[in-house]
Amino acid sequence: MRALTKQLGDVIPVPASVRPITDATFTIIRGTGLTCEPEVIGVAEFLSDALEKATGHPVPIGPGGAIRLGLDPSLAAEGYTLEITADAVTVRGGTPQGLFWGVQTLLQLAPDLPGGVIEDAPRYEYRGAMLDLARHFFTADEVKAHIDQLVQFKINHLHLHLTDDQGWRLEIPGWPRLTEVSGGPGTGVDGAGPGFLTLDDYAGIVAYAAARFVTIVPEIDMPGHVNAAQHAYPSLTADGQPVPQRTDAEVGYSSLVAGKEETYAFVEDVIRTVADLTPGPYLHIGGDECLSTPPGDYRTFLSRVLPLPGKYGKRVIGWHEIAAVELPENAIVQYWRIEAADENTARAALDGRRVIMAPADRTYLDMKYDADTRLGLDWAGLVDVRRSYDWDPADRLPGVGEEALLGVEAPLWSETLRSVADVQYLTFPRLPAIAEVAWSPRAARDWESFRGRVAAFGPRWDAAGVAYHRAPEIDWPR
Ligand code: TNX
Repeated sequence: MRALTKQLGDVIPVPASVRPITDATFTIIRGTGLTCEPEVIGVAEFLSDALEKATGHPVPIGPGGAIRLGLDPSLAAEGYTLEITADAVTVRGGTPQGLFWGVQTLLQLAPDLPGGVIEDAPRYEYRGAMLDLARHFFTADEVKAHIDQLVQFKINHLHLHLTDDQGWRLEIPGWPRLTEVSGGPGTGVDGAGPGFLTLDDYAGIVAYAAARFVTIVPEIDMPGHVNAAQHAYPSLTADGQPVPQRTDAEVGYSSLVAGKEETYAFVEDVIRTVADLTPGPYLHIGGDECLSTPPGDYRTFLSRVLPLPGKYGKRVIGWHEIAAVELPENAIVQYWRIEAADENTARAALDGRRVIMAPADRTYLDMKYDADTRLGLDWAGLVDVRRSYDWDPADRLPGVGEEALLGVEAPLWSETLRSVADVQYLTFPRLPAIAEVAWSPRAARDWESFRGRVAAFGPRWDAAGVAYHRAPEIDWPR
């Protein structure tokens, strides 16, 4: 059995540099205090709350505390240093965000912090998770609780898939039927995932995420995946005739109509609204699986729609199908398929577009772990923990190397999900694996080491009531 004593490097994602001092340990006890520079009081409050929850006693903020938080502008923005001696723990970040990631490292090691120095910074600036609220809705409180789980692994973007054939999950002023009808009872796969985010709910998620240094990336999927919109507004169909609600998991049958002005009035209204509601830099317009959109119409549609996020101050992201058309200069392409190569994505990269790597055979959290997994799909194959860990984003697609990569994302589609426990089961422990791929230097990663480190989260997830998968390839402590 694995030793339960923590080593300084027992952290996920594994830090860039770890220098232990073997004879020193700092133990957080009743009376340990926290001192911070005034600019980082928010991070100090977060840490004080988290330590109180973890240890059962208050860790007050005030002068003379043995845990010290501050900034060091010589570090990378998301970088941090953590220095542990027998008498003090000092965390410094390049920015408050970097400090926040240092605090996550501290929390993973607490309450008995092994002595030494960690110097750390991320490999990629975009480290994402995606949650599909369209096939099954999750409430604002459920999304917030999910964010709390994600930030422990230094995930800094949460992509919300807000619209699809089965449901429309974000209130849009002026288009009330989108959510009244397509966010109402009976929506979602099998009719089992009703609900929608009000403007207040969405603002609440955005603020909650921002307080944890997470950027929300909203997706409005188009021109395909729009049955819910067309069901609510028949003026968006080709002949203006109503279409029935759909709760099956078919894809590719619906499309906005490229040759109709109503389409663009709707799309621009929605994009402007979502841009106004979203402080983050990105707006995702989908663009995937448009199997019923003729290629010419797809081009016409996208050539009008791709510039719209930019018009409203956002940088456009689309699934890699958008790389078939000419892209705005700052557009981002999200690769999701399982092919060994993709010409269009490679050409976009060559032309200077950035790529988010999310190949389904490595990063899709909705794939089954093994043939017996009760939840999930298997069209991209089975994805056990090792498959989600043992790959490299810079080797995944010819022509899409390190410089082209903005980062990595782990999408969770919700066709088979019915509860938060289902989300957790598919997310953990694969999300920590992908978080390490996205954060840690390639040379620092090692499957055997990860396998050991992830085991230590079992008891923590048990204590927190997180319904993780006890993957057989991990020696979970009993
Ligand atoms: C493909 S990935 C889709 C989604 C499905 C998912 C299920 C992508 C851009 N589109 O519509 O939910 O597979 O794994």
